[in-house]
Amino acid sequence: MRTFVNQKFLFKMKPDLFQAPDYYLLDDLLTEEHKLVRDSARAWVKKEVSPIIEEYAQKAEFPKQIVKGLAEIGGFGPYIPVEYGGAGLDQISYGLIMQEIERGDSGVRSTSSVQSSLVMYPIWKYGNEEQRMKYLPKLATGEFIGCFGLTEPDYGSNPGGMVTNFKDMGDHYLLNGAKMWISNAPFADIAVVWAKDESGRIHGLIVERGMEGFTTPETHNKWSLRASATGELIFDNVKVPKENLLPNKSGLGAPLGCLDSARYGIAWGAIGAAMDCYDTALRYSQERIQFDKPIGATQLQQKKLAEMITEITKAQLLTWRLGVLRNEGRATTAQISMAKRNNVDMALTIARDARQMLGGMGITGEYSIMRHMMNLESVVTYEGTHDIHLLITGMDVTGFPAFK
Ligand code: TGC
Ligand code: FAD
Repeated sequence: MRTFVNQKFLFKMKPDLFQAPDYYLLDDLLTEEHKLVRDSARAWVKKEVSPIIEEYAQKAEFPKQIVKGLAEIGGFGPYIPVEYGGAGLDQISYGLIMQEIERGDSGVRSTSSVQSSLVMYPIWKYGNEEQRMKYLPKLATGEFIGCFGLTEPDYGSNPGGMVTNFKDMGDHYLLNGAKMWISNAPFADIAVVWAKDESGRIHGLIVERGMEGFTTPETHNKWSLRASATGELIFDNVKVPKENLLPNKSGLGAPLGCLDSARYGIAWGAIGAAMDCYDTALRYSQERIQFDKPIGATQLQQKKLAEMITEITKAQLLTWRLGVLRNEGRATTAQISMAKRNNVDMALTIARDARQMLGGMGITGEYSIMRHMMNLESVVTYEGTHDIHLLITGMDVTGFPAFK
């Protein structure tokens, strides 16, 4: 057991005894490479994340010292080709890395998701060769940290209404507006920002820290994702060089295409958080004695555990199949929505039940469950809320969009 002492807190964290549940022997569906990638991410999380994450969540601070290790396990651009510094892995390896990182903490997975799918992906897919070579290798090693600015104060679920805009000034673009709720914003070196041109068409621009008129105030007092930094992006007559516009895709479909990749990673990540809560609650139920027997020997607690492992197993199968479809280029936006919505809801339900199983101990930082539970309240909201994903499925099966 490790004790952390700082000015405000004195608390003890249990050692990380995590054992991954695999009730349907799903490891048989993985290749040797998948298992190798997964196991090295798992070992890294045990060694570098678990011992420190509670302290950083309590302090509401992102642990910057883990950036190098995140890059080394393939956490930045797992599927980006190696010629741009990425790991060149397939979609299942990408998912397994997200699962293992979120098993440690959703906020750490956020940093990895944003860097990989919301910053590297658009530069790779919508950028030119010069932009790829300039930014991707540095993002892959963590030398640069990026953020993604889509959401605005008045346009969250409906990003198509955004008011952030840029004007063509001849030798540069002039960018004005504001983005809100942006992961990594307070310390990001670059931001991929979505803004409308004078005709109202949406484009992606790479904005660099240090450009005059660009500020990134931090959002404080979060009860969720406390180990991830969140902030605003404010553009006050920012002169953006013309070569920073992503030339190869425009329109709302450009940012939404990045979301497909990030939402897929979150579907895997949520399984990691759920597995950690289940594993903790199972162990606790075998050790905690009340009325002269382990609480795990009571029917009520067995019902919770049996339902948890059933839901985790269903989510594992759904998500593995989605990974196969993505590897084949056949996964649809609506299929990804279904997995993101199902898995995050599953993880949140498991976190709430697992917390109850630990009684009073469940509310302390000695165990990871309450931190997962609070983190998942953000995960169920960002990258499309639970309700928006239901509407995407509804539209897909009926043909009627019910958003407007
Ligand atoms: P709609 O008319 O349906 O679509 C507009 C255009 O986009 C195309 N499209 C897509 N293209 C590629 N990939 C997708 N997933 C796409 N979805 C739609 C569509 O075909 C159309 O193209 P075109 O050529 O016809 O113009 O758009 P809408 O305005 O009705 O909105 C639909 C809706 C509500 C589903 C969409 O706006 C939405 O998904 N809203 C949720 C917003 C959201 O998820 N925001 C996330 C912000 S980033 C974030 O949260 C990061 S958290 C990171 C972390 O810390 O991990
Ligand atoms: P709203 O859109 O105002 O929704 C409020 C409620 O209304 C929700 O329950 C929603 O489901 C419901 N609702 C909305 N429209 C409908 C409808 N048509 N029918 C029925 N119900 C509806 N954004 C970024 O761009 N980049 C980031 O890096 C990023 N990181 C984030 C980090 C955190 C910690 C959080 C909390 C958010 C982050 N976001 C980021 C923003 C996130 O994507 C938005 O919060 C999310 O899309 C929802 O937008 P909103 O908060 O404005 O809620």
